[in-house]
Amino acid sequence: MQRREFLKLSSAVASTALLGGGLTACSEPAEWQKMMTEAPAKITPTVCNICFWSCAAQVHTRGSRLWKITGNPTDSHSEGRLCTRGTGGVGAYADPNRLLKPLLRVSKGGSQSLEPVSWDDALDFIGQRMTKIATEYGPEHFAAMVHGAGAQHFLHLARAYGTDSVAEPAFAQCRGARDTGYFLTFGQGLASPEQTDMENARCVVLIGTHIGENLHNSQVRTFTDAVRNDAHIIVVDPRFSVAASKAHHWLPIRPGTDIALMLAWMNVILAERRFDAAYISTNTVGFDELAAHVAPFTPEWAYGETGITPVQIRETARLMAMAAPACVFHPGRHAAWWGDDTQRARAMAILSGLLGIWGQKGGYYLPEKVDVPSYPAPPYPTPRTSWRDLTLKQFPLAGAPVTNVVLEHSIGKDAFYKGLLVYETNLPMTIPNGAQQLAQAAQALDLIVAIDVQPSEITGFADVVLPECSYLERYDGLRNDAEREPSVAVRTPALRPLGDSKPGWWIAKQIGTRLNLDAFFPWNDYKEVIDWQLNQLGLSLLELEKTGVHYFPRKTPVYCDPGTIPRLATPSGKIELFSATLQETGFDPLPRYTPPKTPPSGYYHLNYGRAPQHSFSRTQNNPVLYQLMPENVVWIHPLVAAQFEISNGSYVRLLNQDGIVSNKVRVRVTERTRPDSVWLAHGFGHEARGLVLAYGRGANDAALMTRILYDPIMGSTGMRGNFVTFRKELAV
Ligand SMILES: Nc1nc2c(c(=O)[nH]1)N[C@H]1C(S)=C(S)[C@@H](COP(=O)(O)OP(=O)(O)OC[C@H]3O[C@@H](n4cnc5c(=O)[nH]c(N)nc54)[C@H](O)[C@@H]3O)O[C@H]1N2
Ligand SMILES: Nc1nc2c(c(=O)[nH]1)N[C@H]1C(S)=C(S)[C@@H](COP(=O)(O)OP(=O)(O)OC[C@H]3O[C@@H](n4cnc5c(=O)[nH]c(N)nc54)[C@H](O)[C@@H]3O)O[C@H]1N2
Ligand code: SF4
Ligand SMILES: [Mo]
Repeated sequence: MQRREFLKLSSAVASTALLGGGLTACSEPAEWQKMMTEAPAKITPTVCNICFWSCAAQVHTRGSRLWKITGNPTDSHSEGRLCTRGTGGVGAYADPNRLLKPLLRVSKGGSQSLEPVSWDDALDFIGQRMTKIATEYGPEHFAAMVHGAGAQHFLHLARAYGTDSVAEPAFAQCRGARDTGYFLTFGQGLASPEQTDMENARCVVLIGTHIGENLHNSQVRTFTDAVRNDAHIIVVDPRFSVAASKAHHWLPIRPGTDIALMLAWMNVILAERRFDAAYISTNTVGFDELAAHVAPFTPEWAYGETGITPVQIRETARLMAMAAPACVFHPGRHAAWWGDDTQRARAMAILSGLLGIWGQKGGYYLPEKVDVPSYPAPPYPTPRTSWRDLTLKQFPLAGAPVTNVVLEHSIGKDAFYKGLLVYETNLPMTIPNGAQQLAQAAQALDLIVAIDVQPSEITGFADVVLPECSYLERYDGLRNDAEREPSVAVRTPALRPLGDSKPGWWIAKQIGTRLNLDAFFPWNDYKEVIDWQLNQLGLSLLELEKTGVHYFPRKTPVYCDPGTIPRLATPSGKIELFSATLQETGFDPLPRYTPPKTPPSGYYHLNYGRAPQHSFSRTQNNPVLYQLMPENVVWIHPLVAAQFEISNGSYVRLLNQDGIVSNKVRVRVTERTRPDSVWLAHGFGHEARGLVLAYGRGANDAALMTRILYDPIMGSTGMRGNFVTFRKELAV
């Protein structure tokens, strides 16, 4: 028997029996009427957790019932309005498949199952296994994979226990390559919210970045401002995205060839001397090397690679240069594409440097953060082995722990890691090949803990599943992002946790107690931590609970003086067009273009991204958002559909280059995708049976990503190198 079988949790185990009538009551008019008359409305501040834009919101309850969630009118992330998904947050509370009891893996008569247990039993089990790992191997042999606002509770627990291996998919599956490329060029990564001054821009360049489908709230608004201001919008995307439909220039690039296009843009800007020579000589290093490097990459050369005509390349390069410095290169966010991702980000950063947009109005503004002090606690022990010791051997410039490296080192009896705690990340659908790697890791690890709100795929790999209450039922750490107007926002409970679910802070503290780490949790309720922090800022929790958001005056200007930049944190203190750091670590100091593999005959690039109605793999079972989009569809170009005799609205299965077959998925025949690519929204095709609505609906892009294009510089898992063809006969 396998040490751990992957369990497709049934919903009965997880929760449903416990749910009474206290949920949102809008399904029937009579119930709704009762709710509206039963009790007066109460508003409680929160921070949305449906994605990481972290909009401040207001939860409207009546008595014990959840009525609606709206944007906090004073908040700069939401600007008073939530996106579809944030409004649908009511479904995160009302989902009948929520986890409401701790579960423990038991083996009976040769089969395994996850059975409800008490919190004490679940926590004692974790405490014993973590103590054993610390004693037998050392605490650094334990890793955590975390995401979201609650991640900080488990980062704190892990550091107190003695490990710094705490990895987030936000790095290697999301923005890590982008931030590494910008760090190498400007000495810092980009912020969230991204500091793109689109509302003041004269030109906006989007490489991929599908704003409008990528529904980051205020970002959609500032993009709309740019459109309304008649700024030149240049969208580089093989697909006619929503953003492309608003653009003056849509460049339907051959997938994977963006570096060729950007080298040609640099070529035009340099050949036509469309840059500020004084700015370049004062603020950058490596200009001569760059000029020599890009000289051969003419628009005529790039045409052959990208399919974008020399006329279009020259015209768009000139528009950018004329608008500079009010020209935003949006850095994108999901950057794990083709394996040359840090270099693609470098190309964007170099163009931004050449156009002098750093710190300039209409370019990148300078974000600022509130200096929120940490609650007093003892210093963390220093781990004997750091995540860096394992990771930097493989990926020399990884600036943060890499989820996929942690997984790799969790496989086999001699693996470095002996235990894993997973909080708010659904690794089987998040890391390409994650499901296979987890299945292997599960054979040897001494402990796997999953902390989740619903029986997602990850819970099927765990020994212990801990039910967190939803974000509407808990406090979390203050939202404190680097942004235009520094602010803090607070998440507070609007409702009592359903069933036996508990907040993350409580879970972390309870595990801490089992590990004799009480000194690191010298408070009874997380409220005390928030209140103490606010007191240091001259505020109190009581006050912030009234407003939800508080703004602080900026300490430094939002823009630099025209033509100047502050000293940067790069080795030279300037913008590094040429990167000596890359050269010293054996990488290309200037971006080099490598042509992507083209699909074999009859196969198509597997393209993927966001649908406005859903977030990642977390909302498909949300009863409200499910109604808006119950399954994803595969976009196929009419020429391809004709060739395969596939009709609009029919179902197919996708077969990838390694023989992996998807769930059946409905076809949308459309010219909005290039004939060499198909498109899928990410997050569908759930395999966990406990997600009753989402189970088996649509196709899972992650399962088809068996070919991973690792970024050799920082380890991100490029996901775009996969090809698919169609199997009609398997979909009937
Ligand atoms: N509704 C919704 N919004 C979200 C999220 C969500 O889950 N749901 N998630 C948020 C998060 S965390 C992230 S990281 C962002 C991700 O959103 P973005 O950062 O905008 O993601 P990208 O990967 O840049 O954009 C996908 C686009 O890239 C195009 N593309 C594919 N291949 C290529 C190529 O080779 N070259 C070029 N130029 N374009 C290509 C695709 O056609 C698609 O339109 O979305 C955020 N917003
Ligand atoms: N194939 C493929 N893979 C991708 C992407 C893609 O487009 N395609 N996108 C990548 C990007 S950009 C990102 S940012 C990552 C995102 O990856 P993840 O952060 O893993 O996002 P989700 O898939 O939504 O998984 C979140 C998990 O947390 C649970 N959860 C939701 N709310 C809570 C809560 O309040 N508390 C707890 N404890 N759990 C909660 C959900 O039930 C779910 O199991 O995925 C990356 N991976
Ligand atoms: S953009 Fe939408 S889902 Fe994301 S935090 Fe804001 S309201 Fe929530
Ligand atoms: Mo992301």
